[in-house]
Amino acid sequence: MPLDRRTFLRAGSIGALAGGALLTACSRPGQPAPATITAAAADIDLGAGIVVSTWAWDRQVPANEIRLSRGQTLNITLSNELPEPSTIHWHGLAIPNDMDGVPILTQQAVAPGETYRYQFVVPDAGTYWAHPHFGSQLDRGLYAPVIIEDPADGADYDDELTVVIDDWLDGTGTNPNAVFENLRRTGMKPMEPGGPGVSPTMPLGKDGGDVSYPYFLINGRVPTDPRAFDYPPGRRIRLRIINAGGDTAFRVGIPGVPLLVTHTDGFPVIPRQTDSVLLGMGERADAIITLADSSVPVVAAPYGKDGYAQLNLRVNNAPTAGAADVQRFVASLNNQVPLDTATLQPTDTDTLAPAPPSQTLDLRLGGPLAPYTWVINDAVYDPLAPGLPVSPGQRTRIRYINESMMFHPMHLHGHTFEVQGPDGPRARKDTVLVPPLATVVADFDTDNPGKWITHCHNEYHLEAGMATYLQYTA
Ligand SMILES: [Cu+2]
Repeated sequence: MPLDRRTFLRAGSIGALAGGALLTACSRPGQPAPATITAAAADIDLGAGIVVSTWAWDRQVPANEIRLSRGQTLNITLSNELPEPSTIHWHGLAIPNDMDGVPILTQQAVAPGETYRYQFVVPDAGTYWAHPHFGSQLDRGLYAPVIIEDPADGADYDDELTVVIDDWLDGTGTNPNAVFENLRRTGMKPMEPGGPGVSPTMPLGKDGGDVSYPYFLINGRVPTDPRAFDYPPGRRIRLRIINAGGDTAFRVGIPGVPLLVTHTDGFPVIPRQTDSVLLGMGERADAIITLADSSVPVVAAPYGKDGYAQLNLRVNNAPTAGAADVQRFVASLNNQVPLDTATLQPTDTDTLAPAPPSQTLDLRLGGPLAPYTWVINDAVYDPLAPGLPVSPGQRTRIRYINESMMFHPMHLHGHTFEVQGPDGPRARKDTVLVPPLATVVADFDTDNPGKWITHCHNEYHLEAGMATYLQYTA
């Protein structure tokens, strides 16, 4: 398999370049090889001597990057060696409903010992990811970046690097199932006195989440033993940043290096420069950075929580900032006004054709109710109940109306919506942060028939009921 420099760099973009074995992760342009993803228990080294027993795909966290060109056919068989059923959801991709990986709604969950073949054309270029849609599996180690290339990619950068951020607790004396059971027993937090506490530097309010995590990871490593990548000075790098967390939004920045954000949730935006970007669970941002002649860390600060995640970009083999400097940078990140990707403007070619909505769904987000349930329109998710009926071929509006004191990253399957700002259309997205007591308006066309779940991407809110689904036929 001949590798040009570009392909080689791409192949190494997730794991250590020295590993070599990751080269199998690359798919040759024009020849996407059929592959199997095996979901199984695995012992994973998070660095610094920390080895956790978790569930992972192909015994790696993150799993091998899946990389195709737009219009190619993804063909991957899930082999489930877990002790419970599982699926794969292809987050952000507008694909046929029966490939969407939602148990009961779109397929029967894949039983232990069984396999299921996912095969579909990848419709849009961009940064996506894959994860299960069963129980609390999203907060284990089961996830992979899905990168869909466009022929025009690469004109404005030299290299690219996928940056997957995660909050981690599995195998540290607890696991997501135990955490959820504990929330059911004790998760009713006292109301915050004085309201949610939203401010420019705290745009999601004071409540950062329901779960405490001992570790925060970038590309599967703790910050005391981060992954490092070597670059020459002046290199322009497209970072493809994915928040794979279960209960944590992250502020992402690099000391002294501005981020030029070019895409969110796969789709292009009018580029905007920022010192830090805020990503809810499930959201992605692509940002181009230009390295100077010194090494720098990529830092992800968990919103409203202590700690941080780190990855190092090494230039001229110079040492990266020490822990005290990184911690000072984390403190400065936490006091900044971060960029919310929903405020970005779409490029001309990526706006929806202007049209008033012909149908509107109001989704009121509420909770927590005893015993730790989160609801939409006063109900917990029931995949066997009828879905919200919508008509095909219509401009459709969802209003996510947050009546709770906590933020929710709301995700719609099978479509990319256009966030509506007070002054007109904003970015195309599939996951959007809805701050406490705020309303976010999202328009899309019903052009992909099926049963499509929309849910909070907080793993524990989803499991506690915060989902509903739309339903239409062609
Ligand atoms: Cu939520």
